[in-house]
Amino acid sequence: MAAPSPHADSGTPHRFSVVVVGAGPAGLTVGNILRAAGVDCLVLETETRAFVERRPRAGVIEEWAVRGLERRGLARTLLERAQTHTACEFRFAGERYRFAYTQLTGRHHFIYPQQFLVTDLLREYADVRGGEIRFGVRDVRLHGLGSGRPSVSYLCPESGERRVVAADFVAGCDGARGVTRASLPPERARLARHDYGVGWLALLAEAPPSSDCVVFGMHPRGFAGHMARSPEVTRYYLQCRPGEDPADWPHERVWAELRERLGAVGAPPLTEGRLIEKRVLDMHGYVIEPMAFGRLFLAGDAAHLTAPIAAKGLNLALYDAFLLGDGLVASLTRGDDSGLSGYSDTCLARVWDYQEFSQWLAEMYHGTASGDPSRAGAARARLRRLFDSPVAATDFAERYLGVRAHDLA
Ligand code: RFL
Repeated sequence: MAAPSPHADSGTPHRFSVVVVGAGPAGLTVGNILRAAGVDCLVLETETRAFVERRPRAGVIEEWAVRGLERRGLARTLLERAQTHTACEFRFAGERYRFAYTQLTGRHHFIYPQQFLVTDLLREYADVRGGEIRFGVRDVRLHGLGSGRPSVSYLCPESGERRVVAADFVAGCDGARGVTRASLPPERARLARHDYGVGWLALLAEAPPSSDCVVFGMHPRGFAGHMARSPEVTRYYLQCRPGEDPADWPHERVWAELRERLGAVGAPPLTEGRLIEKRVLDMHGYVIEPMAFGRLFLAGDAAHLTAPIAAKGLNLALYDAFLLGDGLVASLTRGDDSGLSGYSDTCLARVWDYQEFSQWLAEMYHGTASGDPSRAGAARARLRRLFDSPVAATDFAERYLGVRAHDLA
């Protein structure tokens, strides 16, 4: 398969086997899989390289996802630098409940900031595997998706001119705010949306973690979460009202509230630090069905958003990307379309599993502060069962770790 000349952007239409829209974890993983098989592709990204390499988001990666990256030669740095977690801790009514999920499943979580993973994937794609990528593109549009001869156009950041790129396939990996999802004809795509009715104040603190594991605090004042990111940076969450202004949460208020909601007998004190990110997330999720139309295949947050309740979004993005990358390679190099034809259904089974788990977990987190004694009682019962019933504990551990995805990745 002949690749066009590097950095060709002269205004004449170009052709690539695959155009990938979006250089997040999903798009870069697809791009890397294609390049490893010698398939020519172009990645289009609205932001700069420096921006995507520094954008902090996720950090909890499931073991099957790391093994999937490893099998594709994409986990070397991650395996050198990531921490592993074997347990999480619930705090409720001033008590601590440690849940050792690795004892139950033999599997663990990897802790590796998303921006480090994006940096690794980008380096491998652009600098090692010679993949084409254009940063800073504007006004990306998709054309002819149903025709069998799709193309993607965008405004060139240097000249402001519209460039047109023909492709055999388009991978829509442009996240929750992208444009590719809107190219699905409304009569062919169904949007399922779930609103949790709460906000989360998402915080990044320049402070070492205050526990060796993820901590979930269920408190009458609202949920609070603690998640390590690196030895220097920790993510915290505080449940708040949707749409609240982060400016109403100054440093002192944040730390007082975290201490209150995460407080428990024998718990080490929280290590405070400067808050380097503070934003309110209106907690919701959505799923687009099907995840494909004609020659367009959606992957990651472009197709489905899972609120960060169960730390699933990045993992699902990787799952989609493995299946899509492998399916595109099979189609383009061997004429085998079975992977692509089953792509949407296979991904959606996993997506709905994770959506359901997030909704289940959300009720346990938020029930206590709901003001509804019935929801609060049910939340307590959910927590109790994890420690009273080995069957419930194993089921939770498998779902928290995404264990059943392991064999498929
Ligand atoms: P991304 O990462 O949003 O990447 C999409 C890329 O597309 C670009 N883009 C466009 N490019 C070209 N043309 C356009 N029109 C474009 N529009 C956008 C964007 O600039 C971007 O570079 O989507 P992807 O690849 O699907 O990856 C999804 C993950 O980023 C997301 O699911 C996770 O971050 C969710 N998430 C978590 N997931 C986990 O598995 N574990 C976690 O611990 C976890 N923590 C989190 C999270 C998300 C969070 N936020 C910010 C919502 C914590 C937070 C606070």
